[in-house]
Amino acid sequence: MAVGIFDSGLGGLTVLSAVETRLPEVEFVYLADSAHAPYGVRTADDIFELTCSAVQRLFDAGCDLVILACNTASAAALRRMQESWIPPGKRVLGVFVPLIEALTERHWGDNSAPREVMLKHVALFATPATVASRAFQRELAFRAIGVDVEAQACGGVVDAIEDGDMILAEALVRSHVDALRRKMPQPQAAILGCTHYPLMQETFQDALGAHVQVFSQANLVAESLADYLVRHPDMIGTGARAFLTTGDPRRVSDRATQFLRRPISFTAA
Ligand code: DGN
Repeated sequence: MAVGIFDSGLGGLTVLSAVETRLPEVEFVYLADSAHAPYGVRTADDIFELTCSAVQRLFDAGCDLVILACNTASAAALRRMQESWIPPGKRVLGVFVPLIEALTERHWGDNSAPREVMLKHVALFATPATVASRAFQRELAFRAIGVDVEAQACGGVVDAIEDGDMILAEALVRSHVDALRRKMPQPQAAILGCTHYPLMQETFQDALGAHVQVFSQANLVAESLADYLVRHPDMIGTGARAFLTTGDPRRVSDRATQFLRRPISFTAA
């Protein structure tokens, strides 16, 4: 049985890379909804409809477990999907919970009451839709008390990375960090809440300073999935991979190959 990994575009490949390094024997089907990316500027209803239809495509491809590698989809659609849409026997997981478990030093699936934590001043960098959803703060409040979260919507960064314009991406990251600092001068931790930001991690760290603990989700999601699979060993397979896109497979394959710096071949979803 394969694990589905969904993203609006190519950013989720950062998550896929981390999970395939951690779990080489698991089969994955990656779906990029390239025809409708980016999600970060869409309405919550729109993101919900698009995410449900992409996840259905992964269920149809034989995936009983789907990871929403896209923060924007996790923020705007996951809770609504879990409440009203996911059919019996299927599971959909997002990318916020592994991050929040790491930030609050909890073990996987620890659902005990919210408690005081060490890191009390936290900066969140994410897309405008993720920031507007306040999903991160909502999920954090289930697990921690007394944490001050200051969110910065990082307009333009995803587009600059997708265009391969890393000079612009770096300048935008630095200006978003400056804007955050005007609201929260001394964050203790920073959450990179977007699939694309691991590619800019050094710039975030440099702009924030070495004393700020930067949490990037790809490795945390991989660890969390490894924990999950210990409980579901039937999902361990042959390590096969498939890459689907709603966009033009040739164009998406070219861009994915540049993005991950290794050959990746997409087919039509
Ligand atoms: N994958 C999205 C995210 O993690 O928020 C970023 C790309 C987008 O659709 N804006």
